[in-house]
Amino acid sequence: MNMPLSAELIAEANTRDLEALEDDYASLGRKLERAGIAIDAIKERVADFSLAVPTWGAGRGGTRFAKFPIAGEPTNIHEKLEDCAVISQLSRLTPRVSPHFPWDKVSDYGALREEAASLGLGFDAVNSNTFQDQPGQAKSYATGSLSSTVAATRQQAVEHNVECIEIGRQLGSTDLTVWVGDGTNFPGQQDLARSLDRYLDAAAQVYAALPDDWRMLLEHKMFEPAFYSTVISDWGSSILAAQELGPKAKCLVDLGHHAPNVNIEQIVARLHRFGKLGGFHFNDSKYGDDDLDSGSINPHQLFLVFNELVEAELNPREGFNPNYMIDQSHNVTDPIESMLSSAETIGACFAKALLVDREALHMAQEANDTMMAFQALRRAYNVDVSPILAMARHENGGAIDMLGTYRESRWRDRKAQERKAVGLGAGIV
Ligand code: AOS
Ligand code: ZN
Ligand code: ZN
Repeated sequence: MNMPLSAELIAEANTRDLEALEDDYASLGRKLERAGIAIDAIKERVADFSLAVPTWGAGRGGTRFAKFPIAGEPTNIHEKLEDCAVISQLSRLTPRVSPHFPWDKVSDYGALREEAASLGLGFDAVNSNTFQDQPGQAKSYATGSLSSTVAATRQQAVEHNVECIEIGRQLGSTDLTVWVGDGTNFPGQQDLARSLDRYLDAAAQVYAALPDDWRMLLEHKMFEPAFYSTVISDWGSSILAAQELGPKAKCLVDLGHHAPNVNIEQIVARLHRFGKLGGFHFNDSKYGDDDLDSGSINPHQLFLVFNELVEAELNPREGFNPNYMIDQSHNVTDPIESMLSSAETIGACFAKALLVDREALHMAQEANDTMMAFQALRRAYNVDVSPILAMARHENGGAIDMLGTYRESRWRDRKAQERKAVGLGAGIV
């Protein structure tokens, strides 16, 4: 293995932080023990938990209007993999990378897979891109892709998705995530029913190309780039499309793709109830698809989502195997730091959800004891689980103080000397 940061640097930093961590861990262990919870069991679950980081999140995404690159930012898939490996090495929570095509296109995917493996990384869901035109492309996606009124454009979009599956096979992926920017800005612009018909017909052609052990994850979004209608606008459209396509089609929930205040945890429970919960794009938002760091605005919502996930795991219905991915756009922070911080928050929400006294919760629910049901969640949410996460990381070779160790490594400064500068591109990804 060819890990990007020196193991000695991490070990030295951990030596400084270990005594305090052991103290905090023991103290939390005693507190949890009084509630009948074995802290080591929670730590083991956290150690087994993992999520993917997006290759596009390794760079500075920008605001909707501009991009302000930082020195040392990655400019190609190889450099992005290196940065993802730093996140994984420090956090021990993100062993997989979700690539995007054609952004991450290379000539030899076998070699790319080996390169990732040498950095301790595997590939997660492949993401297709029919929301922007590429140089030399025959047909434009200006008026849609899988749902376009132009048959040749739909065909091109199908072929691109099939190509993504083929690339994904070579990379060892088993999921294709499909988000289309298709939709309308004006009433009457397109027939709302017929555009969905066209989407379903084209998506079925992509579905037909899925290998047996693959899934197609449909990502819904109610706005942007179309602000009047989108073709897969919400979880309702998404589950209907997934049901029509077949058992390998599932729904992916990007937390930022809903109207403000929508009850996302309930959507998660619903999708699971019908065996259609495929995965997540974790991020946070105040207004729309802001792609802010996970839990930075509403960590409680993230906890409630994980509470549903823990319930779902205990009641697997038609299987339970959601794909966990981060989808963020960092425009004022170092992307590595943001993803470290998000991974920590996501892991913490999972750990808190594991702490919920399920028996007490279910009994209170059955007895309609609202306050005690609420308190069962609140007690778990109030626990500071950071010693559990830090101990799990430390025992797996990660850093107790991720951000401190990262800064001490001077990774970004060193990369600024080696990597070519990023151009002033467009905004958010
Ligand atoms: C777009 O809003 C979606 O979140 C997609 O997941 C998109 O493919 C991703 O943000 C990369 O651009
Ligand atoms: Zn997304
Ligand atoms: Zn999004």
